[in-house]
Amino acid sequence: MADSKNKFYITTAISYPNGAPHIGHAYEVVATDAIARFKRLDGFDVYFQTGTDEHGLKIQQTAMKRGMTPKELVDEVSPQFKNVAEQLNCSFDRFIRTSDKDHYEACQELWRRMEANGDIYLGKYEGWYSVRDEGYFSDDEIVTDPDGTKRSITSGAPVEWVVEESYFFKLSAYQDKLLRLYEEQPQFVSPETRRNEIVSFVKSGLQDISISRTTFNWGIPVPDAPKHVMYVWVDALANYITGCGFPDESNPRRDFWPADAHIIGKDIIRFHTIYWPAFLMSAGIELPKRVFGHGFLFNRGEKMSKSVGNVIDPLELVQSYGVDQLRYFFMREVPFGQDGNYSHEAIVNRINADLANDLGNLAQRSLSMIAKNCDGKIPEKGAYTDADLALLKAAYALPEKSRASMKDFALHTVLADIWAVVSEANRYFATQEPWILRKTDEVRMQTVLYVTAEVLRCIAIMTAPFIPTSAGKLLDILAVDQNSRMFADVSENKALKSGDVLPAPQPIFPRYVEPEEAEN
Ligand code: ME8
Repeated sequence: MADSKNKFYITTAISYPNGAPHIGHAYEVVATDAIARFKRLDGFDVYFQTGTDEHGLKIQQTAMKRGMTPKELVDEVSPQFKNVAEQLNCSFDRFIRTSDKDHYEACQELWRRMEANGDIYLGKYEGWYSVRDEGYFSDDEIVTDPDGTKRSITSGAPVEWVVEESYFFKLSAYQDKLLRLYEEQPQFVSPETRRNEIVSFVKSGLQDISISRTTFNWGIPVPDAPKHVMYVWVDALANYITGCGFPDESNPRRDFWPADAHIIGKDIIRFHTIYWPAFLMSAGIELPKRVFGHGFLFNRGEKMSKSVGNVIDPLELVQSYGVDQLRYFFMREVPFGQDGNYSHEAIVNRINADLANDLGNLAQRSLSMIAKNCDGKIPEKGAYTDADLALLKAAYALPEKSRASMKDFALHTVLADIWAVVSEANRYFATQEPWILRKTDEVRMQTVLYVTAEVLRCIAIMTAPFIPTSAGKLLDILAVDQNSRMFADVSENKALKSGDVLPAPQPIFPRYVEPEEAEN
């Protein structure tokens, strides 16, 4: 058996390319990228997949409105999602599109296996259907407007009565198995609050679900029943196994399955923690280890909507603030798993306080002192004082601390712990006053500058998953070898070597200046 111990497979949800990418999409792919990079730097063999979910009625209808075919629409919009992920410096290994050929094959095989297991039957579906939600609602889930229009209570979308021949999946047969799964694998649904919601939902009873449609044709055909296309969620969820080459057992990515984590938004947690494991159990495929539902980002507390006019293009944010700045804001500002807000002021505050002042100034001040007073070389170190040892100890403890927080995907805690060391280093630098030592005790000055540079090295490695370009620059100006930038290198054994020549220091974290101030 191949060694799968060191493998780590992580995915985002796949986005609907029926409109341009928004900040919620950017948030999800950046967070997932930070986890993927973290694991790589921690020595794992990582496979990271993101992509677009291209079938379904919604896409077909948007295409019709725009006078194009569904394929033309997704071919135009899907690359915009890929571009956003690339512009945000996300290190995905595959950008999957559900219109990819191998995905058709994977979906049809998944279907055949569920059918062979006796879980698919032909029936008639009728009910209140919402095009916008691509789902049916029961009588108690809809309201009637004064003008007679019926709407879904949860989404507000209009619904219509639809009767169609449809294949059904016996979800009802999986209630006990799912409850056992949540019991035996408590982290399967994370965070905890989401798990509680799902457990009580499943306890209240599961009904079979309709998994094919005959009312439109933009989807993957059901095997041997070409009138039917698969319900878009069967198709969409299967993307995760397509990525591992399913059903080809000899595919080089085969061993990445089961996935370690599906990172998704809280609105689609039921699909991922009820439907998905039930489909997989039915088909005899191993289950993913974990589904993590993150919160939503709001614009000053308001939901994004085209009518309010507050839908923000992530590329504009990148333009205004910078890639690493935006990534840092996303990961530091909102406890991962909870909802959060963004605003210009909040982003600027993070950039200027945490990046420019705390980390940027420390690097700039210490490294320019080294350039001037130590001949541009890593300083010599004399005997360590308690203060030196305490700071170094805190820096070397970061990998272990971060790993512990990462077990719960607490990205904000990882950053808070790193920044606690940044603050400690700032206090150390201010208390040790190397600019005074320069005149009174040069040996001690060198030691203080050495310790500061060594702590900066550790901080740079630890921040690399979050702000990869800036962390890389900081490591460059510390002359750290490209092959010594892993978490395992955050240790005394790999400490900077006195006498190594440093390149000229450059500022890495510019302050954000309002455009009107910059003009004056
Ligand atoms: O749901 N803040 O696609 P999608 C944070 N195709 N995350 C947000 C958000 C916000 N304001 N708005 C949306 C779909 N998201 C399906 C998924 S997976 C097999 C199929 C998140 O384009 C949302 O929760 O509507 C989801 O995880 C992702 O963005 C894509 O949403």
